[in-house]
Amino acid sequence: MRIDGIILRELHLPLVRPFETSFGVTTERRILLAEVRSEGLVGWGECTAGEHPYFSGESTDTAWQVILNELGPMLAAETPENGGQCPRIFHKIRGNRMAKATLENAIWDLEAQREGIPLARLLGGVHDAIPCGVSIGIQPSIPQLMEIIERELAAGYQRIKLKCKPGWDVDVFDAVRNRWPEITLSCDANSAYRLRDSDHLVGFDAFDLLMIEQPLWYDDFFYHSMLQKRLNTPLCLDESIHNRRDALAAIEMESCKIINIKLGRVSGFSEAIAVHNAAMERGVPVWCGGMLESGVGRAHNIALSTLPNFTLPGDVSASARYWKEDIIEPEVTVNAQGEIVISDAPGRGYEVRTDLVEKLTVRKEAIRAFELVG
Ligand code: OSB
Ligand code: MG
Repeated sequence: MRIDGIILRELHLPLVRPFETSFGVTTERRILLAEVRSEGLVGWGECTAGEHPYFSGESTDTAWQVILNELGPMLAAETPENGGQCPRIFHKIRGNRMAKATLENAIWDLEAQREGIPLARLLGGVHDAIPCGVSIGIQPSIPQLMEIIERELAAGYQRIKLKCKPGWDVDVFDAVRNRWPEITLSCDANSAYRLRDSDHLVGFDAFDLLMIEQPLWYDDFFYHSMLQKRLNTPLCLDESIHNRRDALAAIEMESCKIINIKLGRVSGFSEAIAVHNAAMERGVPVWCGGMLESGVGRAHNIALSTLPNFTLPGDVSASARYWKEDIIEPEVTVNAQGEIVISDAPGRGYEVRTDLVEKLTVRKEAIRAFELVG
């Protein structure tokens, strides 16, 4: 496909409620969208980097720079046949995976439109509906958390994930388990604990959690494997897994028994599929993580979640949990069974509301197609 132009935008979208993790609070997202134009079609990609380099070393600003000055020109100089060629095109650039995923995913999005098939099918998806969970941020108090859980369960969500950190963990799990002994419950520490907390973490076994996500260092395999030996509860790695090689190492070392796949963290659809396949071949279930995406990233997460080994509920939930108004049409909704039903329309299955995107844009740059910038 000929690349006629790439338009990079930054949008500001306030969250309907603040989201607190062990590394900080987010109240407004600064979202980068790439619009890749090719032969009359437009592919969209969303960058999942945070406003600060807290989750990973990337941020909205580093990704903007790398896409605009490095990856965008590299892509515009090529005529890729499909998204699967992007890892080769971007090979020279180290790291910057969320920046790479922004463009690679836009090419897959384009390819599905060109082929006239749903993106989910292009990726090798098999599920018609995907199970959904919610990730609930750290709250000011346990009663406030209980109220939120009650609402999310009533909406049908199949799994509740609680963000945790020292001081917001066992007492919280205890209160939640007392009220709801049967629900599927997990927790995510985003690397808030250290090895000296091992005895404390072993205490999490008492709460029948589906998994404990990334309790230790963000770049670790070894100490997670030591901790896993002491735990009955499966560990799940998020931050540590960047590619298929990492997944294989983690599985081999038994650093985790479950893998969270995020498109941005693994540099896009190609590597996400490779991680998925490696885990599937070894009997390790995966699920799709979230990064407070707007509709574009959300649509891509939904398509990815249709692959066969996505057997656990993902952090892929309804648009309305995040935004007053999402930038896609229709918005993402979750049915009473806690599922998102997959669209059989060609492409990503959700139209981008270009007028709204334009209205929310705070900066915009074009690569190659200068005449396209209004
Ligand atoms: O670790 O899964 C995480 C949000 C921002 C950064 C990291 C994480 C998260 C979430 C939110 O858990 C998931 C969502 O998009 O709802
Ligand atoms: Mg996580």
